[in-house]
Amino acid sequence: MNRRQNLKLMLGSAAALGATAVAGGSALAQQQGSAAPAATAAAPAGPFKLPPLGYAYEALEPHIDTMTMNIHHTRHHNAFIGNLNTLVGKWADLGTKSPAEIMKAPGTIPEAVRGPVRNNLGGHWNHTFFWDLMTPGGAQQPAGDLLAAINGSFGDVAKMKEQVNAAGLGRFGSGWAWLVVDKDGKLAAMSTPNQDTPLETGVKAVVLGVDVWEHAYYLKYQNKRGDYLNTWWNTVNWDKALGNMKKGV
Ligand code: MN3
Repeated sequence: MNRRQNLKLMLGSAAALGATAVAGGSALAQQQGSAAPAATAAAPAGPFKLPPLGYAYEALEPHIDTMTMNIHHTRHHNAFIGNLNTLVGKWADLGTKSPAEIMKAPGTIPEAVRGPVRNNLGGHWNHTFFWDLMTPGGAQQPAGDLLAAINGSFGDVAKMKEQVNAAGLGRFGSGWAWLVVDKDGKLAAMSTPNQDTPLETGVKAVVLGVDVWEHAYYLKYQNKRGDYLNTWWNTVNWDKALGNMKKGV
């Protein structure tokens, strides 16, 4: 291939990518008021839908960058949605039971689909929880019953954050760090691997959680998971966290 042919091929590819970006990204970009990159192809249709964020992709800047939010939502989370809609064809209950109900007792998932259902339904539940917890607004510090519970279980807010961060830093590979109300009714920091949720451990409530998969932070923070975790606290909506504690699972 000569240089001119090569250049033509490259320009053709760029044009094709541009066309895809316009077609695939327009609805979400309009909805989010964001000019960030496009979603990949639409997920297979079915009962599972990608829940919209309650804010724009750029809303959590500078703590979480726009492109990370866009890719994380439109590609990573959307991939779970597509896989779940495919899995409904193999296990009909998946389309009718609530995700939390299923994830509290993953042993009830038929063995033939248990692995993929756990991964994809867990991923859907975890990410939906994560998007809802973060906000550019809301209370900036824990208050009321949640502050009292944090002080009672950890001593103070800083010590609670240290323990959640340590759970996230100590998670080898991919997973999540959580603040939960444990079986004894105390607040506790914990971690789950992969897309496992805390629900199956018998917790009474999931108060907050942070994604520590590299895709959640690598574009901005690269290998510095600790920097991401420290900064992430600026995105927490403490009103929502208090609501999560009161609501339970
Ligand atoms: Mn993720």
